[in-house]
Amino acid sequence: MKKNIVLMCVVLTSLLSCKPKSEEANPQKLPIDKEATAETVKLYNTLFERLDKGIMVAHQDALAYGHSWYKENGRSDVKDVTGDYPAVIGWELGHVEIGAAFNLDSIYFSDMKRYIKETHDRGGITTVSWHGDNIVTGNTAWDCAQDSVVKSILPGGSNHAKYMTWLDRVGDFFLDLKASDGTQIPVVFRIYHEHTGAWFWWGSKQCTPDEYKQLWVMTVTHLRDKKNVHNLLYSYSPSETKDEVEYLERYPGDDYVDIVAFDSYVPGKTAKDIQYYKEALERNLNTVTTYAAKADKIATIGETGMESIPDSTYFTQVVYPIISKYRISWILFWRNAWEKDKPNHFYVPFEGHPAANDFREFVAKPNILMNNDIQK
Ligand code: BMA
Repeated sequence: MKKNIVLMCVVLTSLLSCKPKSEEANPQKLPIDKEATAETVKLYNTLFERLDKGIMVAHQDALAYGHSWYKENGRSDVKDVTGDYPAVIGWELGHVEIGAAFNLDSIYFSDMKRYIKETHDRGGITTVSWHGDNIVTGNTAWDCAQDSVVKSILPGGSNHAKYMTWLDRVGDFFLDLKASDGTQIPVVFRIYHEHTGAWFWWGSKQCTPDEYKQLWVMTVTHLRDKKNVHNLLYSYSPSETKDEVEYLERYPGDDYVDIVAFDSYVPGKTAKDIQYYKEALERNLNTVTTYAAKADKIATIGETGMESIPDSTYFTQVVYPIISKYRISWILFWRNAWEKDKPNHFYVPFEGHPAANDFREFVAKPNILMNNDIQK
């Protein structure tokens, strides 16, 4: 009897200490940074919850400039065409590492910080990429003639100490993203992207898988543990891959990545190019969403688009039917260049463009989310 009572007590205590069912089914998601700020943890959880609602529209550099305009307060090509801002806005840090006042596309970092705060105040989300310079030659990120840049910045390498000063400047940018209440604005940092291609100094022909992973881990560790940057979610975004094995060949591990993504563009203007893109989207969405479900991560499309949108049904007929089948958080369309010498470098229609109606139709779909949709 005494034995039975003891046993009952043990069972009861363990039952009582169990989490409620609802919490068990839906535990809080924790980003890889165990010291992430409360706002960063909240953002991560919001991304998971929002997956049931739909896919957010993202646009690179949306507030800084657009097709044939630069720095007009409150303006955005997406807003001109649809009446609303994108739910997610992408920014580019290239040249912050060398202490420049503006980035490689002529956006002042002081303006960028202001745009990020405006986005945050509107309930929008920020994602950031970084085309950092080649530290060996002093040329751009696209200078990939060497195969030892990564090696030279890893611990023990000749450029390691200098590279740490570059990472410190990157960290300072993030630490300076302040909300009105003084907390740091949480943002997504998509580092060393498109590395399965060979067009950046961190690319597949420029370093070994192991060196790439070391570069990633070193970067996260430095920002998080040395610089105490705790307002970041980290996103991994190779260019198109053929399957999960290739996707994961350079993956630094679940402990270093919050968001799994990929970059994919329509490679040209022909029907064949569109067919190629459809297959690439389908295949890569399959890979990232399957992996995200397995590893309990968020999946997104890091970058995409059809330059100058020669197909005026691209959004509703090419993109929409494919992305709607997958649980992704957002789709980021690349920038609408303001530069006079790049008149065809744009990925979202501006007012008057033949694809403007199609884009309006696309963003009006119930599962496609703009800034106003995510406030509800
Ligand atoms: C590329 C192009 C370039 C730009 C770079 C970084 O894809 O848009 O013009 O400088 O991204 O934003």
